[in-house]
Amino acid sequence: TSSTPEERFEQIIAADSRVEPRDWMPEAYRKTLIRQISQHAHSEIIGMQPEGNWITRAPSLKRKAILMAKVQDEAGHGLYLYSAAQTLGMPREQMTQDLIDGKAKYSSIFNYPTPTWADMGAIGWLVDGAAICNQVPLCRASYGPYARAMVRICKEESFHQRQGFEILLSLMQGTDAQRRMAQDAVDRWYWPSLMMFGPPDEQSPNSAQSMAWKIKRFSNDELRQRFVSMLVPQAEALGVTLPDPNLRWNAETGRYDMSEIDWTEFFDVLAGRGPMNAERRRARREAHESGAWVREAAAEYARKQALRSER
Ligand code: FAQ
Repeated sequence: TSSTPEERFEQIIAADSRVEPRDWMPEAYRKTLIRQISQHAHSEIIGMQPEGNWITRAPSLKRKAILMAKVQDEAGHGLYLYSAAQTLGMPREQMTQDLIDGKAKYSSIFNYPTPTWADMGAIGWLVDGAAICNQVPLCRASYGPYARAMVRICKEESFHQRQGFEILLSLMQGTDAQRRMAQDAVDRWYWPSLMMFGPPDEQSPNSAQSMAWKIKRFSNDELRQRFVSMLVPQAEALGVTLPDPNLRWNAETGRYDMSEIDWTEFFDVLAGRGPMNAERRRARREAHESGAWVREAAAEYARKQALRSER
């Protein structure tokens, strides 16, 4: 048939099939995917830091082994996602450089500190919980390599979420001081976790186009609602209070009423003024610089292998 590349692309989207790396795609589609996937990859890599902070201080050998496994999973997710972005023509070195230079965004959530062990519980329960809510629909994203990466990532995130819940549950069954520590961590992570879903729908410039292209399947506010309705019964089971006095089910609207999110805080963190932005970037730069010898050794090894196979 004589259909144009544009028509074939539109057919793939309309039929709910997958766009693959060698298919023609509009430049703006490619660009928005590179933007979202690279930001997502950076989030996983920077997201290793808040928890990495506790590996040497985990309260038992078992907790330490679990936490190390989780942080390693995050590294793996980052690498998958960088590979998915590379299939769109974005060089890995450039993504790394943009992150170190502070030109690339990553999730706002990783710019908050982790002062207590209970933060490991709150991150697993709330941050990984929000990540799952957001990412399960991305398993059906129209770009094949991204959608497929999400399937495995979501399985691992659901283990992460349960381990966080279980840390909080142990603390809530402990002493008064442990219960206070758990509640304090929930109080600090609740609002930032709601901000992970992005700005309100009417201030989300990318949503309409990303939904038309079936990259996003639900709006930021829809996913935020879904997340809150998942949290409410789990908070009850834990015995923690979600820090919003106005949070209640509204039978008329079929949604949870809640207080206004502090969007000034969100936009401040995005602008680099969150409590840990500078520290996160410094640590990433330092890790990159002190890993230079590994990259050199790997390149040299590859060069020798290539020489050997020429002979
Ligand atoms: N932080 O028009 P929209 C994890 C930016 S989970 C920073 O609504 P879009 C797992 C947005 O980029 C975290 N920036 O944008 C883990 C855009 O700026 P731009 C990572 C944000 O793309 C757990 C502008 O605001 N997950 O890592 C945020 O349609 C525990 C306007 O926003 C993902 O990345 C934010 N929270 O929707 C790891 C999921 N929200 O690019 C370690 C994939 C918005 O135009 C430990 N991404 N912005 O300059 C997505 O689903 C989407 O990109 C959204 C934003 C929903 C994040």
